[in-house]
Amino acid sequence: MRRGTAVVTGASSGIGEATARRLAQEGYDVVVAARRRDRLEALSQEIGARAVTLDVTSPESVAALADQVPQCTVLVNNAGLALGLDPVATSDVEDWRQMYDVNVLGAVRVTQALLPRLVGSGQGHVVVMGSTAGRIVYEGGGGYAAAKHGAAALAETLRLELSGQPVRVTEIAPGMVATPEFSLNRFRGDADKAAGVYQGVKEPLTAEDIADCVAWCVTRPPHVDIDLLVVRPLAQAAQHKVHRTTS
Ligand code: 8X3
Repeated sequence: MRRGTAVVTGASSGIGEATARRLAQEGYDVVVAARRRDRLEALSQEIGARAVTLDVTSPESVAALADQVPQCTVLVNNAGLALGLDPVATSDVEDWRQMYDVNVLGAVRVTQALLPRLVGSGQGHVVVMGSTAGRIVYEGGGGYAAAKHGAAALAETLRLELSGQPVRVTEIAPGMVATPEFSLNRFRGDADKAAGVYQGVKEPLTAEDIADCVAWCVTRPPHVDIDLLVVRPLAQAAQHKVHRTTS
């Protein structure tokens, strides 16, 4: 069954890539959007998607995306990143700015650009990839938590403002997800530090687990709006309560 067009940002790796694969399997015509063209090309060929180069921090790039997407039923605002794990006192303001620009403003730009198509589809759905850090803060995570709280505010505000329109809004808030790049980017390529995040954690969530959540939310009947889906690995009872084994 064909389900319409789904645009996935940040689709070149991790949760975005897994979501694109999964939505293609679910019968969506998928548009994979991200900065890294080579990765997009390979993915799009593999899953039969359309690749559009996209930098969510660039208004011109977002406008070019909208020009290439005449129809859109589902938008997955997935592009995002964390930078650093420094306390507020010594963190780099530029990191805060960049995280806000990608995680919040990026989603705002793409949503604004595609909203007319989403409304026009008659069954639109905006998915915002949040985080448990968008609900609860932790030491060293100030800039990331602020950005993900911003993403949560975006989703909640959109839902209110779109009341009466045929567009659902869902925030998915994952906890610990082991993807090849998230922690590596956060620690600027320091593989040991990145690996330490998941050390002793029996089974962190995978990108496919989150793709499964996205697929479930968007394939509910059109009148069912999953506002917020918080998902953690079994080993993470709360942000600060992670069960780690030593062996
Ligand atoms: C990722 C979850 O715990 O690294 O969005 O902030 S956490």
